[in-house]
Amino acid sequence: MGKNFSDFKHIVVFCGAGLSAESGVPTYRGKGGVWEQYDYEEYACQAAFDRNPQKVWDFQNKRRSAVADCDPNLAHLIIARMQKEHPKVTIVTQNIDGLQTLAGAQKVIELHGSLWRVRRPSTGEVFDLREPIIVDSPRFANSDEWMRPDIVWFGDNLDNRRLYEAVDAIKDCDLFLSIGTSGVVYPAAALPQIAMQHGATRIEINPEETPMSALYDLCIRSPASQAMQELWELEDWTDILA
Ligand code: BV8
Repeated sequence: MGKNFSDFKHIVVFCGAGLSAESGVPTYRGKGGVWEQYDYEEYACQAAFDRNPQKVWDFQNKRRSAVADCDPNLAHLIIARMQKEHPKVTIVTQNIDGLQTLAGAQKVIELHGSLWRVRRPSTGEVFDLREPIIVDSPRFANSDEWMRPDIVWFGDNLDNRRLYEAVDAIKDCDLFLSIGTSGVVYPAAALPQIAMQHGATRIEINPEETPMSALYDLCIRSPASQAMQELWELEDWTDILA
């Protein structure tokens, strides 16, 4: 019988905003994208936060309330089921929406942080803040210190621990499955290269071609849910990987 998910020792699932598109979460680039409507230099970077934290929080609150109304889609659910049923699945996401965790994933490496966490700049402490969804007074109690969204903005360094954990997993994996990323934001965009250097089978799921498409053995030009369902149900991948 030909190869399918169960024949790989270690699967890395690498996720971008396109994975959550079918849940109703806007992507960043392309039609209706977040960066089409908002200039990140005004709303989503450290300089903007230092300049006008309330304006940044107005943007954050808008996204939190929009995402709070979104549910995990079939692709999220299949990925969570894969992680439960397969001995070794590492989920590396650029998404900050938390939908993969809501779908039941046991562990998710969130390279770019989370809409649902805040940081205390003076101490570096990180707090879960899923409720209240709208954070009306985003300052810490008994202080005028602003809560800083625990999100990796442009110009922020990624959390090295998370990045190295992701890189180590990719170096070890034999299947690298990329879902819904435009492959333009570094250092995450360089991860497929590492998978290639370490000999993993590489599959890209994206309705559109990306600057990284040439790095993949197989490009599935379908939406995430349809592609994940087809892959999940396909007994023998020999032909699609030929
Ligand atoms: C860093 C925060 C070291 C979350 C984001 C100049 C100054 C400073 C830095 C740089 C610089 N020049 C370059 C850099 C590095 C910069 C970078 O890469 N810039 C690019 C744009 C050139 N990177 C950084 O700054 C990173 N930090 O490098 O630190 C450093 C420090 C100082 C100076 C130099 C270096 C930090 C990067 C994190 C940025 N944070 N947002 C928020 O506020 O919301 S950006 C944003 O892009 C999100 O984080 C997102 O995760 C990330 C990647 O986007 P995607 O997930 O791929 O989403 P996108 O919309 O782009 O694509 C969606 C795809 O889905 C499309 O291809 C579409 O076809 C597909 N799709 C659509 N529907 C479906 C689908 N696929 C499947 N199914 C569907 N149904």
